[in-house]
Amino acid sequence: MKKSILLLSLITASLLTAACDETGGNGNIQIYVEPEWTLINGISPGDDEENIRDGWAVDYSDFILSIGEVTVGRSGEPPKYGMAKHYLVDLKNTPLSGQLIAEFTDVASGQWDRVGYALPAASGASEDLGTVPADKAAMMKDHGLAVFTRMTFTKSDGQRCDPADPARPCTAATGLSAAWELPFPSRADGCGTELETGLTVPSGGTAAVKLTIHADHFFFTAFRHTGVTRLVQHLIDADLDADGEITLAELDAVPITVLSTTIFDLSTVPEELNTLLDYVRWATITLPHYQSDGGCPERTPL
Ligand SMILES: [Ca+2]
Repeated sequence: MKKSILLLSLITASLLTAACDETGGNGNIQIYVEPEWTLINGISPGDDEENIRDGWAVDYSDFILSIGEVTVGRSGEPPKYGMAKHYLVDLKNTPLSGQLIAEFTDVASGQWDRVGYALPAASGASEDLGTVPADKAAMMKDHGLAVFTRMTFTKSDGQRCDPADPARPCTAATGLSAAWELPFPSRADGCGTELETGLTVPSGGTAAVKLTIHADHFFFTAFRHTGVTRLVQHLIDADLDADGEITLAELDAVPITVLSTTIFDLSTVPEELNTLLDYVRWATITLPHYQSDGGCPERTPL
């Protein structure tokens, strides 16, 4: 009798342990890529935090992304799970619910606190995820791009003020565009939200998380989470030949010193920073996010 009570209590204890300890079983992981809403809707001028503050409206007509090398693991260990492929994604035509990019099954339940992914340089090995326009896919691969975006900027009383002339003469400029081939591959690690670092696999269930690509960092006055303003005018001014198209070559010809350090916090750019193109390069490296507004604080240029 005594023995059976002991056995019963052991069984009860182990059942309780199984119920409370999430490491007791296995589950699955699904990882999706999704566009941030700004990429789909554009960004309106206005005074709200997410608006463009200097009156310009931004619309994205194209946004093709190279993404891959998704890893999941635990701190202090090499990544346990990896998806090594490189994909091309037409984010402008991806639903806000996202596209599945990686799936891991039979994963030990519990927290996996290391999630990361890359925006690799596209190459002949890149595969389309969903439908990608053939000409854009070829351009991404041929030019080794991490991102291609085409944006339009409009403002009914807009002006372009020449940054190369100390007198900064201004002329009317109400609609401009920028087709940027961004060959700036990078890796983002340590992805998490305010509530959770990485993800938690439920026993017998599936953890579904989203790799969220932000599109508004090109306009940030600083690369941090708070006290950031979104501005466009300095990019408009960089249309040096005033043909209505803001090119990367023009950005590279504009010294970073045109940015007022009372408005822009250049100390948040940790790398070489000489021209506006360097600023756009760093913005590209900070596009990868996690679970909408969550971040991936460890940024590595590739
Ligand atoms: Ca131009």
